[in-house]
Amino acid sequence: MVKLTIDETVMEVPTGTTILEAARSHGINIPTLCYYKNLNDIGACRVCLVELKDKDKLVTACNTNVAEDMVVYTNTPAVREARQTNVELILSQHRVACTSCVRGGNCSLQTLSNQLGAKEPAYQEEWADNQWDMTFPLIRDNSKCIKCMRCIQVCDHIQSLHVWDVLYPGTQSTIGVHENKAICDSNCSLCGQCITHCPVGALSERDDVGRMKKALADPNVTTVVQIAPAIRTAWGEAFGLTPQEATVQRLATILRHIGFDIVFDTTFSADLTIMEESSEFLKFMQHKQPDDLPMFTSCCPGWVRFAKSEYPELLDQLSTSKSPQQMFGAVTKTWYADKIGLTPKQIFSVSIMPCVAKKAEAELPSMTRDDGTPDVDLVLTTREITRMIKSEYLDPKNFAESRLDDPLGIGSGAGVIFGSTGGVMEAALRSAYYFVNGENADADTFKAVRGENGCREVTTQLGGKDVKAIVVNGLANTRQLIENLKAGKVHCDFVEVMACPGGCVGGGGQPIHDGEEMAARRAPTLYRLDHNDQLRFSHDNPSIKMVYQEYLGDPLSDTAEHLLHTHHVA
Ligand code: HC0
Ligand code: SF4
Repeated sequence: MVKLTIDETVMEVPTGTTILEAARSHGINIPTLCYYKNLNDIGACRVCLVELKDKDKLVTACNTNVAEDMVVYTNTPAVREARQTNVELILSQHRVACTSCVRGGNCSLQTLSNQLGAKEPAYQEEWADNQWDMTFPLIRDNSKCIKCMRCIQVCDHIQSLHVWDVLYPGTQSTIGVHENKAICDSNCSLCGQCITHCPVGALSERDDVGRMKKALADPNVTTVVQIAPAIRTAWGEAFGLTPQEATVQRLATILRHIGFDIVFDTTFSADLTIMEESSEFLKFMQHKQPDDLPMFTSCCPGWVRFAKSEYPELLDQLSTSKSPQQMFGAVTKTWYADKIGLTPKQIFSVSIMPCVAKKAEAELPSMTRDDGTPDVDLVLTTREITRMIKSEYLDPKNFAESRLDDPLGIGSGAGVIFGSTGGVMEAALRSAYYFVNGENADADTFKAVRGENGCREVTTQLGGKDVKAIVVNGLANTRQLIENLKAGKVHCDFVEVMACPGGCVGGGGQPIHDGEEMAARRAPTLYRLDHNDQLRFSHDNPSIKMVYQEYLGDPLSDTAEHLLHTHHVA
């Protein structure tokens, strides 16, 4: 342990603790900008400067370790002046356009500038027009970049993808796509983690709100919206709602008020995915040898993009079942369209997702129907729907809850937990058990796959055979698992992969709370909803039974294969 004094507070902290951690552990706040816990402590912004007694210098608190008898001052005139100067320097290289910036009101640079009383820069760098491909679902605006390196760190260390790099030396230096490639030629998985880890507005999703508003104003189309499982954990955050208040039923009322015609739930098609995917898995297990590679889930498009760019040889191992988003669109434009007497072209199918990669998934040529219309016409992130609600001047607290529409508004608890890492596997095992045994196990039988670790496993008996399932989240963890599988160091039968740490609850399209990882705080909402649900098995969902009875026949039938399955090509 090390004894030191920070602002008159005497404290003892473990050796190796930084001044920043020591101060925060005792309620002393030191401002930061580029720092991100466990990810980035390069001290580039020099906002966390503090003064050391008897040393004629200021040091960065985020990467200076404590020392015995150290005396630290965090708020002297010299410290305040230096922080203000450093922020003003950053502002001179940052295109200050807060009023129209996507992060206006939720920007760490804006907050710090106000707190420190930073003056508007006398000189501002000039920027050429942004050359970025604005059709790509992820947008970079380097005139806003403050070179904090967080995007590089999260992409390198959490996702192992190295999409971002420092380009050009010295004063010309900037951050861009590795080897200065066009972003569409890079191996970007579109997980969006660089966006949620950016302290300013340099990274964002493509803004599709304008297209959405146009569709809502078009009298010739019926807008059908699906709400993803993880949205119910996060949509209320920007409005100060508790998870208990921010229900999907309250969101449904607001969406109808905005003008959406029919409001459905992706948990319906999560159940449908389970019907197809667990049947596919049981078929796979009939032929699998102990040393064969496992079957992988394919509902996370960030993971599918990663598999295509990093491990194309594994693509045949991926489930052919489309993701719930895509199954939803496919069923909406066929069975449901028929039911309400519309043609697919008269339906504008929208999904609200916590995800940036879902925008690209919806645009895949393989997700287009025979008549040339896409299963899903538009994907909005949680942040985009938040912006839409705000632009309508609505206060969600003033809206009551209302039921989602029938029949695609009914989902089980198994569908709800999809939004957390491990949820897809748990839901699949619940149904696979039923398909093999003809009766339900206790719904919590497979709960060993829950949790926050990067990789977890459960072994269970199905049809007299041991089945080993592994759940992994984060692409660096996924790479490690795949290398171990390929080297024969790990054997298993079924793998669930979610690209984002914690799964979709921590998705790249979710609300941003700078410096905080939110997945572990959001996931309990999903498990609470599942626990309290009367319906906890996908195969028990009455709407699922109806769609098979009226339209699909059985799981893996020819109709189901045509409508609900795909092939993954690099
Ligand atoms: Fe997810 Fe999904 S669970 S990927 O995170 O499978 O985006 O929430 O909608 O499609 O259901 C995202 C979330 C979904 C899909 C579902 C799956
Ligand atoms: Fe999208 Fe969820 Fe996959 Fe992240 S984990 S890329 S939010 S589907």
